[in-house]
Order: sequence, then structure tokens, then C-alpha cells
Amino acid sequence: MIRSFTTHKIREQKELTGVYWAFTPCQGEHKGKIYQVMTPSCWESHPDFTNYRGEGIYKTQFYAGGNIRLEFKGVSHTATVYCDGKEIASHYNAYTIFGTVLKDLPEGEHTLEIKADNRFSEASALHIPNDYMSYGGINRPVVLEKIHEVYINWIHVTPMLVEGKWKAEVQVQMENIAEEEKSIDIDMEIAGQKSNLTDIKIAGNSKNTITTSFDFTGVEVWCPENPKLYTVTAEIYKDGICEDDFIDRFGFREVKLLGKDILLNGKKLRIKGLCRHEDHPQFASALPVAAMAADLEIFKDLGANSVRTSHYPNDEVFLDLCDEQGILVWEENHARGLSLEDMKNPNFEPQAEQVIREMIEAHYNHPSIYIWGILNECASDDPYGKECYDKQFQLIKELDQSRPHSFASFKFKTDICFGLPDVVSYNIYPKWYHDTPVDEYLDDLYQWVQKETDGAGKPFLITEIGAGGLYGYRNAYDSKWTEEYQAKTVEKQVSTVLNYADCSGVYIWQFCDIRVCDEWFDKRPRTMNNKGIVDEYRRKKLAYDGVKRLFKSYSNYVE
Ligand code: ADA
Repeated sequence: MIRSFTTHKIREQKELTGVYWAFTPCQGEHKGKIYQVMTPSCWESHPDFTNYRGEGIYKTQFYAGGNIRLEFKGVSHTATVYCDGKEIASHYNAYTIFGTVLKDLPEGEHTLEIKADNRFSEASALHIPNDYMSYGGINRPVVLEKIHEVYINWIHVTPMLVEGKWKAEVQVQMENIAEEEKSIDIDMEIAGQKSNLTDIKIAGNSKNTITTSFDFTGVEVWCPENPKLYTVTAEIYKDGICEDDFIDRFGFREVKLLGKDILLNGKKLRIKGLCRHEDHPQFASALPVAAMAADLEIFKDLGANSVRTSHYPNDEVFLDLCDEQGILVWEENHARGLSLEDMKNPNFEPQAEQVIREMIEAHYNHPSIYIWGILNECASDDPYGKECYDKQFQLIKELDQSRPHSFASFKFKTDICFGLPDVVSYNIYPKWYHDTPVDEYLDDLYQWVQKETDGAGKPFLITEIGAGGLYGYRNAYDSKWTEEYQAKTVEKQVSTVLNYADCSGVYIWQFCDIRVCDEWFDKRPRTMNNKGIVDEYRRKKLAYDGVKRLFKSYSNYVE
């Protein structure tokens, strides 16, 4: 599924889902053997490739002609794309969208090949052996479109409340793939308001972004309790004929910071969240929309109001569902636990910054996203690391001034970056990785931030706290890894954080058990990260009811 709503009524689109692809591994014992598969899917979901780390080629046919655009929602983790044997695109990172245009394609059958590579190497600074699985395959949909010479790349809507009245700034980026300059008209409609711009010029082979402002009366705000969504449409006309259109959704909501509070529509937010990986024993990281929706039903049953997309940009369909269900999102670029050495890989900065650009360009309009995160638990205790954090925060502010930003630190009292983010966030594991009492540990850390760092006075979030629990494991003394120990510990951790007046909320680590890379076997029973409140099949552990009771006993806002 491309999106949970129609994004085009004029532009012809065909999702290459539900068609057979021929899959061939390029290495390993099955090298050269041809398999019939459907996408989106990861090769680890096939019995012959449950642990295959290498390259694989997916091949299918399509019928088209004229100006064709191909969009790849996710290929894991490095893609090289060929049409009729000729390379037409390449991309690094499993979690962000890329596309390419084929001009004047001859009408007829064509062959599309996507080579996916999930190997680890110096060329991959972000996908590294880690405490989650870097799968291989086409993890999100491939979309085939027919376009005219001028088409719309994206629409960005920035709602703002000015003296009690809602306004919105609307940016439309168009692309002209012809050699010569083009002149077009644009009709826009947004939440019932219309506008028409004429004789917009776009130079040959270039992009042009136009900006228009609108005023609104009588609109409903988007909030967890009433996730009201509105539609924005732009249509391109040439000589009176509509040649392209783009439809997106947005919400009237405002995120501001006031002292130590995060304000959603002027009210002090209390985050009751869980960290979620895109991971499933059947689907790997290529979860179908029904599985995503089922996960969100569990979030709602728990009384959670937020999800942290640990540790990468999520599938935009999942974000659509969060918009519709009123689940707030902390979305972050792709990084987990990169050391100073990892950050000094020459590929790190360009690859990390590319993810930020692609994430914000594609996800800008989602009202559920209230904050952008970066670089989870990277080298924020080092001057070089700090320079990287600083550059990435500056890039976020260039691309989006409407949301705060943050990063999740695990550097305890050695972090030197808290002057950079809008919100100070920590991952802590008292009573799991160390037996310190939770309240003592939390208060000691918060007071250190206030007294010793430039993070003083900023909103403060706990972005990870939790404990391991093996589904079905019991013993006579409730040791670590029993469900009893996890339930008792998580209840104590979550209640302590939610009771801490100076903290804006909590994300439990984590929603469900997930597969991790083999290299993590020695630290992870079952080669899984077992800190889920539900296991990988989404079966409740003992901790579930305690979390539900706690989350339901706190409102979404601090009175
Ligand atoms: C870190 C990390 C998570 C996970 C967690 C754990 O906080 O951000 O991805 O690895 O630790 O389970 O220890």
C-alpha cells in the first residue's frame, strides 16, 4: 500500500505490489537460483535466506511508454536499479524514499531490476552490525508513474496560529524535465480555500518551489483526542489541460516549547510512549499495513499516546496511521550507538545528512510527528561528535522550523552536547544494566543536567527505559529475564518517570521483541532484543497490564 489515502487523481500510478518478481542471490549456496517472490518483502522471510547477508537481484517486467517516474519507498539497504539492463538509479539506506525519471521511454514491455545489498562494509556507515537486524530486500513498495514534462515533487504545509487565527504557508516544488523553459498555471485547494497562480516559469531541467499563504476560520485542531486531518491539492495546468496533481494531508496543530514544557496546541504535553522497531518474525522489516495497524491498536489499548521510530525513519503508511489514530511520533534519522570511530567513517556525515533531508522532505506534513530526533546514543561525549550533532541540528532547522529537535543520549554525566538540542533526552536502565534505585538515578541525572550543562531549563524526556523479559520464562526467584522481574521493574521505572514533575514523559524500551544481528548474539538471548512489552508475535508479557494501568491513569497533558 502506497499511502492510506489517494495521492493522485490525474497522475497515473501503478504500485508494483502483487506482481511476481524473479529473485536471484548473487552469493551463497543458492547463487544464481531463481525464486518467484512478491514485494514488499525481505529475503530473510524465505526459508533459504533467513540469514543471508549479500546481494540479491529482483527482476520484473512492466508495460509503459513516454515520461516514466519510478519511486522506491525502501530498498534494504543499498540499491542499484536497472531498466532494460541500463543503470538508472542507486541509493543507500533502507528507510528513505528515492526516485528516478525515464524520459521518452519507448512504448512496450520493459525489464526492471533492483539489486539490493545488505552487507556491512566501510561503504555503509549507518547500517552496521547492531542491536537490531539490517534485513535485505525490497522492504517498502515500488511505484510506477506516468508524468508530463512538469510534475509536482512535493507539497509542504506549515500551519501556524497567529493571534488566535490559523494560517498556513504552502510550498509546492515542481520539476521540469524538458530542456526548454516551461510556463504553467497552478490551482490549489487547502481545507476548503482555493488559489490560482498563473504563468509560473520553470527553467529547463530544473526545480522551482512556489510559496502561497492562506488564512482559515472555523478549522478543527489536530490532537491525540481529535486527530482531525485536512487535504491539500495542487494541480498543474498547461494550455488549460490538467497535466499533473498532488494530494497530501496535514493537520492544524502547533508544537512549541515553553521553559521545560513541550506544548501541543498550547497545552503541556505528557508523553506516554514506546520505542518501536519495524520488525516482525513473518515480515522482517516489510510489515504490511494490516500488521502496522495491529501494532497501533496495541499502542491504543495500552493508553500510549506516542511512538518513537527507533532508530530510523518509518514507512510513510505507518505515519499515515499515526496521523489518523492521533499517536504522536518522535521520528529520527538512522543511527544507533555509532562510536566516535564509526562517526569518523568518511561516509557517515553525508549518509546521515542525506537521511535527514529525505526524511523531512517526505514526512514534513505528518501532524503526528512533533519532534525530529538524530543520532541515538552516538559519540555525544566527544568534541568531534559534537560537531556532527551540531551540523545535523542546523540542517534540521534549515529544513523545518516548525518542530523541535533532540537526540537520545546514553552518556550519563559525560555528555557535552546538551546546548544543541531543543529538548534534552536520555536513555536510562536503572534496575537492569545497573541496580541503582530508579528515583535516585533519575533525580541525580536531572539535577546534573540543570547544574552542569547547557541543557538546563530545557524540556527533559526519558527516551528509553526498560528491562528484558523472556516470554514464558518463570523461575522461583523472579531473576532477571523472567517476566515477573520485567513487569516489576518496568512498572517501577515508568511510574517514577511519570511522577517526576520536571520530566515531559517517557518512552519504554521497547514495544516488541526484535531480531538482532548475529554479531550481538553474545549479549542477547535468542539473538533477539527481549525488552518488548509484547514478544515478537505481539503476545502480551506480564509487564503489559502494569504499563496499561499506568498509562491509562495519566492524561495526555500536565494540568
Ligand atoms: C540502547 C539502544 C537501543 C537498545 C537498548 C537495549 O538504549 O538505544 O537500541 O539497544 O539500548 O536494549 O539495551
